[in-house]
Amino acid sequence: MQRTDDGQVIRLSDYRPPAFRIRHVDMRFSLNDGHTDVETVMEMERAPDTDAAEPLVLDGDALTLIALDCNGVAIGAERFEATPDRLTIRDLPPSGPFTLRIATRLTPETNTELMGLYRSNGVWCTQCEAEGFRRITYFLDRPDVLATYRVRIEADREAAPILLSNGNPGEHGDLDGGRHYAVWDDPHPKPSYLFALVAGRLDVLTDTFETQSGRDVDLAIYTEPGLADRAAYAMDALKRSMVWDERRFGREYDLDVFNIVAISDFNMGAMENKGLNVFNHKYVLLAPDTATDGDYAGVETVIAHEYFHNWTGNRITCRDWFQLCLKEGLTVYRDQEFSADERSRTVKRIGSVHGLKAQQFPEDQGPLQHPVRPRQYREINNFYTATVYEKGSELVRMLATILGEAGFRAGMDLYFARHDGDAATIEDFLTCFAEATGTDLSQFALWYDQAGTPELYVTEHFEAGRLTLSLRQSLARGAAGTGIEPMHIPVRFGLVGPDGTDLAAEPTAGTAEVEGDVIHLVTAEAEVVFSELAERPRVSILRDFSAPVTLRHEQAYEDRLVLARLDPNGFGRWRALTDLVGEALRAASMAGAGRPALDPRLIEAVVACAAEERLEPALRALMIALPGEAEIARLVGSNVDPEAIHQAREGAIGAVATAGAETFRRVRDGLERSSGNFSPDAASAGRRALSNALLMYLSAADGTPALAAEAFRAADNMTDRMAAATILAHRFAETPEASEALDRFYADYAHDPLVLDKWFTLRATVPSDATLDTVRDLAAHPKFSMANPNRARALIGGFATGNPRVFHQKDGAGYRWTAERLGELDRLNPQTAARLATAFRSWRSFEPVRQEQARAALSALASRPELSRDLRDILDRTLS
Ligand code: 0A1
Ligand code: ZN
Repeated sequence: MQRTDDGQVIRLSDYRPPAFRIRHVDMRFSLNDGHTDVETVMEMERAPDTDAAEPLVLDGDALTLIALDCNGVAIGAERFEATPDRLTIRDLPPSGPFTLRIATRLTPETNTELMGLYRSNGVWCTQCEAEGFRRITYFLDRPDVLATYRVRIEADREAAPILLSNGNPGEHGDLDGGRHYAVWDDPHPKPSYLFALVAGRLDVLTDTFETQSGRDVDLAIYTEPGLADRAAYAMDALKRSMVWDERRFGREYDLDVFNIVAISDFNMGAMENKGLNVFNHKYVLLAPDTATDGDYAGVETVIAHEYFHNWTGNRITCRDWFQLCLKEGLTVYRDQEFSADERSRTVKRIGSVHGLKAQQFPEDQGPLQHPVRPRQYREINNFYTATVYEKGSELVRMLATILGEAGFRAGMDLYFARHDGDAATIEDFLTCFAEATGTDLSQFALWYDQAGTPELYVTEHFEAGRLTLSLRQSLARGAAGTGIEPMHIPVRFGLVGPDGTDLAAEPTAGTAEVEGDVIHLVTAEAEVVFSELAERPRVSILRDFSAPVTLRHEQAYEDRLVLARLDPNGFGRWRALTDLVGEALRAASMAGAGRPALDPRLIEAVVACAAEERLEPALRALMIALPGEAEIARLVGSNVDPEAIHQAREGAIGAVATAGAETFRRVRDGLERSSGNFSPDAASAGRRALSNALLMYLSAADGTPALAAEAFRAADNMTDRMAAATILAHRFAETPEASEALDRFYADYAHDPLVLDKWFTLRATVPSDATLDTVRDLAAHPKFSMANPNRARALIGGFATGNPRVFHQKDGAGYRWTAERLGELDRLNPQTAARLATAFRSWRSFEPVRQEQARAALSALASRPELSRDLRDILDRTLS
């Protein structure tokens, strides 16, 4: 049974330190088919300066208490009160240490929420962040209670030959009746959300790593039987992450073992439990035949992210859940930097900015808006958001831009030295940078508390060799109702000369401070002046997206076309070109059907990029990709008509395809000649990305499925197979070639859950009228299961976020189908249902008929009496 909503709001301003401490936890798990017995012994004491009469109130969630004693003596019924979600104990010793023993009995087999202890394909596993530990035992389940743990697991040897928990392995051995046990010791004090246990029949891939100080660490990745060889790339990524964190941040690993387990039923991407990371198997298992280049990059990122949490999250954790961005924003920044160093910095940055604009900007500009550090929540699970993660990372990046590389590193070093072992706050974090560099960061701190995307207006004036840049910032108050004070916006820029190189011009006057290539905008308005310029330069502004703002640059169309061709900053080029294309598509969508979407010069610029040898292929692929329909909808902003957007974008694809056909064919042929055996490295992936982007245009120009059908047949890796199948399914939906490919795909991969997810999504995203019937059928397909989050996301999420044309169909049928499925899913897995419900977050930006349809579908769902707290919270905020 999921928790229903009690309307309770948790506020940052109500934070109080815990009244009791837990120093050490000794747990014994007895795993059996059908039930699990847990005994937890806690070494506790009252916190100093607390009232000696204060009762101990422990958190629980759906728990059954079996036994309770203090210092070895049973606690009488008059001294405690146990409900499924709370255990209150009175008259505990007024001072000094005491030991509390609690026994609970769980049924992981019926745990469909996948929080606490559950079973996935027979494997026992746990997920405790944020508040899952309280589903295992009564506890002070809050991140500022840190304890060392010893865990003893006992199970049937056949059912669970592998027994894992946090920390280092201890004693293990056989028991009577075919059972065995293992003990794990975690010497590093940790909050309960980092607890983990895994037990089952698992295969393993092992390796070793020698740290910079010469310690050996045993590495292991556990998978379901027969799949361990698919963990090889993940293992490689893990070792590269370990080396990188030593070199870049001086951070060394701190246990004798590092274990990763790949699980098929998992609510999120992965979890950084101390010494025992638990992963959604999607972010571990790869083979050329089953995984795309995007999957390889995703595994590398997530492996790195979870590993980096060992220092930013585990050694230094969060005082409370309002500080979630302390670990998440910082760790995303670290994983993005890792990928930038391992792959192409420009391509990585474009990908991150693209993701930020697609996910975080709509969140920040809609009803689910919240500051990077929220001030209140009803359900913390709903705050694992793009704002906390991605915008949180942008704030750390701005800090690095403002303080420079050496200053940023000095601040990080101080943070690690001062707060190791702490449950810290954003204030603690910023103080380290302020002290290490002698910088006042009080204005910068506003970024954590003020929600919304600031607008940055830039105008230029050139006269007699003098260029004046005028900058202005403004922030509108949105749904979160937070402050709108001017913030510190670092604006990276370049003045591009006629030959495509940056001028070395120093500012000669102005009201904003300029350091190197960064303008520090700290007031509502400011100016920067450059003098004695031989000719008017093109201004390349907000390079590398140096701040998460919406740029409103009044710049001549001609200048922008020039920058799209020769800005020496790769990010600047990409932005110049894709902004021009985006604006043209926005205008075409708003003008309605029948208008040409793109200026021929713009088309020419796009085509030219495809053939530009000095650009890496991955960057060329990004330059020639038109903005997606959701992105265009965001640019349109209000009164959105998804059908008009679809038509405008299709028109533009046709125009680029026709104009570029010859060039595209030539470039693609050249690429094919240089490709050989499959390798997942970034350069090879970039060539495949370009080749497949070109295949899409060539198919559009040709108007027949022949090219894609041939590519599908010839594909020797999943990236090419998926690209060809997508072209067939999306662009040639009614042809025999398309059905053949989809049938073949299913026949070849029906046994492979991760590939089958792709098939479900592919079918759900076909932008044709028949797709609503298809998704109805797919929801009844024998291979569909609501209980598996990846499968539910593949179908429902694929449809609601990957098929704008049909999800937003004018008669509201797409909305109704989605809302009904969310109601079903909520009964099993509230967290996943709530997350998928955010697909509705921009409903008010659509034209009135669709708005009304969306409102009706959401209201019908919201009127159900038995909704979870998770889904209720999202629906209430979305409708408010
Ligand atoms: N801390 C993990 C993400 C995560 C959060 C919540 C979860 O269950 C509710 C699971 C994982 C990370 O940042 O990777
Ligand atoms: Zn994380």
